[in-house]
This record gives sequence, structure tokens and C-alpha cells, in this order.
Amino acid sequence: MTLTRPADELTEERDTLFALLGEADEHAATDFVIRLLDNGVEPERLLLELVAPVQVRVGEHWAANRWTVAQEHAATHISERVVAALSTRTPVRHSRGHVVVSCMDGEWHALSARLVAEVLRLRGWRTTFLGASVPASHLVSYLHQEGPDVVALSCALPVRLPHAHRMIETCQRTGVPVLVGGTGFGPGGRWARTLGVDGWAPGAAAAAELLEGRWPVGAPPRPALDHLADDEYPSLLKRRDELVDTAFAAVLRHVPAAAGYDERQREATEEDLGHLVDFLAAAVYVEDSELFTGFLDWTAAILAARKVPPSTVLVPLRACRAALYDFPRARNHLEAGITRLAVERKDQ
Ligand code: B12
Repeated sequence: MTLTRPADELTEERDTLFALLGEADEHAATDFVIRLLDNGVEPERLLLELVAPVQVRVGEHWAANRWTVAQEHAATHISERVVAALSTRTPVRHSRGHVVVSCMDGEWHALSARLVAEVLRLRGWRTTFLGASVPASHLVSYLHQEGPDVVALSCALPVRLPHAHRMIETCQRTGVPVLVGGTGFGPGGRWARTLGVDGWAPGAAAAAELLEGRWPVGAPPRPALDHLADDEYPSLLKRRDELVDTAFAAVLRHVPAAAGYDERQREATEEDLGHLVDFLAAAVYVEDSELFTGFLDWTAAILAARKVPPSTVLVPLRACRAALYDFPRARNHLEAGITRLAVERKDQ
């Protein structure tokens, strides 16, 4: 097979790979990508213009309820195999320093970090990939032991930012500069700056360019977290279970369908409400309502695809607002969320 189209945008190849992932055909998918490599497509393009966007499409299909969780898991597993196959076929001599690439504690989106590690390797860095959910203490002993030039940390979910902050600080104390990335740091990496990292990059290629330039630029900026002095964040964490119970009781009272939930549905609802409180806490941590309203936009889309009216979420939001009468910052974020959902409801 040869790529004869002038634009060579890999559009058709993305459709083919997506179809093979949908069929969970590991060997066909791997063979397909390796053939593209053999036909001269650069490995970095295969990672960033083929595997990465196809994974995003996998996420869209799951979110839209067109693919099951099992299909998504199978597809991601195959993408990991494809990345591994590309890696073994593209040896590179190290000409630059050592980068340790790791997921934050509690972060399971390892493929994103792996793509970053692979691109840096292809650009001549010696990379060590530590994988998903690395506890801070283990990462730090590794940094002491290995003394890398950079630690690159990935975070896909903004709800993990309070953990990310602790991890960033712990790494910085070892004297190793911290580069971060992933969708968890928000649009334009806004929360990376709040947490005082040495650097943020929107993607793997940008990360390579940043490290190839003047890096690190100087002492990392001080984290913009003075608001944490009011103790609202730890107090909110202490009330997590109580808030979930309060919100769940409100759902049972005001959402007629909830009365007929079976055990599994009740557990799933409690889990979702826990997620809601965790996102609220993360918004309180970085003091930005966008973190919470972004989560609600995402929730609304997920619910709509599953034929649940997004306005249902107004019930737990109002219950939390009533319970958190003495938490001014959390209440502001809840207000912003209620306004956002109420506007969406009018738009429907
Ligand atoms: C595969 C997948 C999973 C797999 C991950 C397995 C694995 N081995 O990686 C599993 C099943 C574990 C999973 C779990 C969950 N997931 Co998930 N997942 C995905 C999916 C479909 C693909 C992720 C991926 O590989 N993306 C491709 C890469 C290329 O994109 P990327 O992450 O943006 O990475 C690029 C840049 O961001 C950047 N970058 C990333 N890291 C770093 C690091 C550095 C240092 C730098 C510089 C740059 C950088 O460079 C990358 C390449 O250019 C995404 C959909 C999506 N849009 O990404 C959802 C997605 C991220 N998941 C989502 C969710 C909700 C979850 C769960 C909460 C689901 C649940 N209810 O359990 C859990 C949370 C688990 C956890 N605590 O981490 C949501 C997040 C929504 C939100 N509001 O935050 C998404 C967007 C799905 C969706 N459409 O709704 N997930």
C-alpha cells in the first residue's frame, strides 16, 4: 500500500483504523499501522495524526452512547499495542537528556502520557515511561535515584488537580523541573499556571519543542492559590459523604424515575453524585467556576445521549447549594453551574 493522495492527511487511514478498533481486531490494526510506517509515513505522524485522533473519536463514540465501555477498553488496549509495535520498530539513538514521563496519582489515562513519551523518544530524548497512577512517594524516590533532567506529568481529569498540585510540589522539591500536560489542566493550560509548574504544553510535539528551547525558563512561578487560606477546600472534603447523601435524598424526592431505581442504578447515581462533589471541590481548589461548569457541560451531554434530561442535575446542585450556606466560594461555583444548566434547559 502506498500513500498517493497529495495532502496525505491520513483521513482515510483514521477511518480504517477506527473501524479496526471497532472490530477489536488487534492484529489487523497493528499490521495496518506498521504497513504505513514501512511505506514511509513518519512514526511521529502515525502517533499524533492517526492513533491520537482515533482515540479521541473512540471517546466521542463512548460519550454519545454509540460504543459500550467494553468496546472502548478493547480499542484502547489495541491502540497501546499499536504504539508499542511502532516503538520497537523505530529505534533512536539518545542525543538529548533524560525525561521521566508519568501519570499523576489516580490518573489512569496512560495512553496519553505514553504518546508523549514516544514522541520525545523519537526526538532523541532518553525517556522512561512509568505508566498510570504513580503514587507521589514512589515517583519521588525514583527521581532521587535516577536524577532525570525533566519529569513530565500527565493529567486527563481536572478533578485530579488537588492531587496533581501535591505531586508537582513534591517533584519540584527534588530539584527536577516539572513539565505538565493533558486535558485536566484546562483550556490553554490555565490551571497548570495556577499550580505553579515549570512548564505546560498542549501536546506531545509542543512538549518536544519546549524542551528543545530554553528550558526551564527560570524559577517556577508561585502557585496562585492564596484563596486556600480560607480552609473551604478541606472543610468541603470532610463533608463529601454527607453532601452525597443530601444530594441523593433530593434526587429520590424530586426525580420521579429515581424511586424505581434498582441496586445497581442507585450505586451508579451515588457514584455520579460523588463525582459532582469532587469536581466542585476541585473548582474550589483552583477557584475557577469554569472547572465546575465544564464538568456540567460534559455531564449534560452524557445524560442527553442516554435520554436523561440534563436539567435533572439541577436537583443535586440546589440541594448542595442549600447545604453549603456557609461556603461562599463553593456556593458561587454552584450558582454558576445552576445558571449554566438553566440556560441550557431554555435553549432546548
Ligand atoms: C481511553 C480512555 C480511558 C481509559 C484509559 C486507558 C489508558 N490506558 O489510557 C480508561 C478506561 C482507564 C478511562 C477511564 C476514565 N475516563 Co476516560 N477516556 C479515554 C479516552 C477515550 C481516550 C484517552 C486518550 O488516549 N486520548 C488520546 C490522547 C492523545 O489525547 P490527550 O489525552 O488529550 O493527550 C494529548 C494532550 O492532551 C497532551 N498530553 C497528555 N498528557 C500530557 C502530558 C504532558 C507532560 C504533556 C506535555 C502533554 C500531554 O499530549 C497528548 C498527545 O498530543 C478519552 C477521550 C479523549 N477525548 O481523549 C476519555 C476521557 C478522557 N475519559 C473520561 C472519563 C470521564 C473517564 C472516567 C471518569 C470514566 C468513569 N466514569 O470511570 C475514568 C477516569 C479514570 C481515572 N481516574 O483516570 C472523559 C473525561 C471528561 C471530563 N469531563 O473530564 C473523556 C474525555 C471521555 C469523554 N468523551 O467523555 N478512560
